[in-house]
Amino acid sequence: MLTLYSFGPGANSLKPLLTLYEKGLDFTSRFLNPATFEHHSDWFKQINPNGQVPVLDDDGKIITESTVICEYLEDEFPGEPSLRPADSYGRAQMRVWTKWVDEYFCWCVSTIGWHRMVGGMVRNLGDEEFEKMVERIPLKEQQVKWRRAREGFAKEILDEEMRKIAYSVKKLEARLALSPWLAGDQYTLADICNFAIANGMENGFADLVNEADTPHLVAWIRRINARPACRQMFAKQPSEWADRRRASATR
Ligand SMILES: N[C@@H](CCC(=O)N[C@@H](CS)C(=O)NCC(=O)O)C(=O)O
Repeated sequence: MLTLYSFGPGANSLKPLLTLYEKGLDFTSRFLNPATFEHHSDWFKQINPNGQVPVLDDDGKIITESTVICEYLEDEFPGEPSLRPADSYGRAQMRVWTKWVDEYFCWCVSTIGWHRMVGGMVRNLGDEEFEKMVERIPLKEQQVKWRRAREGFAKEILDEEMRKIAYSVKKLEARLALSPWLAGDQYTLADICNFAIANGMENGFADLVNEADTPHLVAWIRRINARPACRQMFAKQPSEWADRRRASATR
């Protein structure tokens, strides 16, 4: 039996969620509530000592790291649709794009997301309550990030992350002007993993991602949203996710 622990269909959690829907697999979905720091609770840290989602439990085998989970699902369930090219060169192209999203694209978008949303979640906590919350975070670097989000990130950091986002958007647009999908003619994990970060940028980063400046990127985002698996995934999201998506769409 498969169980996926996630925050719902956004960011790193979206990657394995969409892969599961694309593969049409039966699984139990366990949504954790980030607003109550459920991912830092003892029961969840026994599953993932890093206190982060997503996590896949396959009959007691625990797999962490969003992109690794996607590859695991493709390895275990290689049937249709295949989400990885059959040839080595195609796979290499796919992995260049999944590596890039994990090491570069995800981080700049994430910092701006933390600045806009996560900071607000903890700014109204008193110092003592905040410190208690931080103590439960297992990764030191995540503790630093929560503190920075509460204090407000320095302007130089935000400017640099915005520069990286603008670069990322141009890079995706240039690639998608050449082929329908990131690794070529086939829809693969490269598309799923980058879509996890790019979806919603038409709202959150409208000056960078829009029909006039990035027509191919916008068409790709819409093409993935129109896939039956993607529609099904969003239809199954918990109601608090729907509220959050509506709120970010109006930001
Ligand atoms: N490298 C990990 C990163 C996981 C990650 O950053 N998860 C975020 C949600 S997108 C999380 O759990 N954040 C909560 C926290 O760190 O406190 C992966 O790709 O799975």
